[in-house]
Amino acid sequence: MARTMSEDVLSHLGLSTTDDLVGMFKDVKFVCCGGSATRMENFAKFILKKLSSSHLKIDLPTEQNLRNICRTDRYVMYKVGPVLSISHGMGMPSMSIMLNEVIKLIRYATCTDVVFIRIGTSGGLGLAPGSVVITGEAVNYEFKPIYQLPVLGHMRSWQTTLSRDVAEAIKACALPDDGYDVVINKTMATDDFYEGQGRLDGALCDYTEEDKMDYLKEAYRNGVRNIEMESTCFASITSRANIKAAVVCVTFLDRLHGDQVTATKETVQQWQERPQQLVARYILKCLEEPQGMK
Ligand code: R2B
Ligand code: URA
Repeated sequence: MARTMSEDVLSHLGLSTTDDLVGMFKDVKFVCCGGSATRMENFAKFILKKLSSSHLKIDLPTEQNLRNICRTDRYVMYKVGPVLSISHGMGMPSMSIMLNEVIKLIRYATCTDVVFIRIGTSGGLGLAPGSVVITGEAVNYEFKPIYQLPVLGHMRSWQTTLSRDVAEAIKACALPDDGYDVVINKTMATDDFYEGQGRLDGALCDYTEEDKMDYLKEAYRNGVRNIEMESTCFASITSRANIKAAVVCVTFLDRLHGDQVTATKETVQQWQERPQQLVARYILKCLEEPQGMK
């Protein structure tokens, strides 16, 4: 951290160093994040059920006591024993603010060996909708593994390193009967959902279907299998902070066949649970066999 302060306000979380951060968070080992507040509340309830029905002796809240710890309406954050479930909103600015504050939070709380996992949604490339992509490498719009941000008037670039071990360990949690594919491949992160992802169905568009297909096919040839809006930022910030991290996203459609998510609400709901299932199994395995995992 660049400065010393008598009080540090984590303003978007609504927490500060005047709170008992050590008492509240010291046992955190997994920070799981996803774009939507409701999805992360559901993940907190889901992991609570899984941890409650395990043999592990962990101090857990009851479902009635499970509360949003954020004191602003920017993000939601739930703590379930060693797991923090937090929303990050859409896009890299929102992700970056959450990560800066949560990384400070776990440092103030003196947490050790924390793994960060983004549990997200995405558009697939050449995969059956509902497939899960674990990010092997997070790339930008030129298919390069970098995250860029202008700082003090200069464009800065950082590598987007993720933990291959964590990715493989999560993939190993897929079961033959799950009924969906899980692959480790490249994920492209963009700064927009519409033109930034080559869609034709935004309010604005000044290219053709052919231009779009040329770009998406080039992305596919470069190994990209899904497109979302946060992975390069997430990978670069966590790796600069020496935190092991992984990105696990379900795909809502195959972008080689269209732009709109036409699956029903119920189907989308079921698909969204797939990364949660895999990550919950991974967390349970880590807690049950700590020497073999992470
Ligand atoms: C996936 O879904 C959101 C856009 O719909 C965005 O946050 C992302 O990465
Ligand atoms: N999220 C994205 O960023 N893109 C998609 O196509 C679907 C979900």
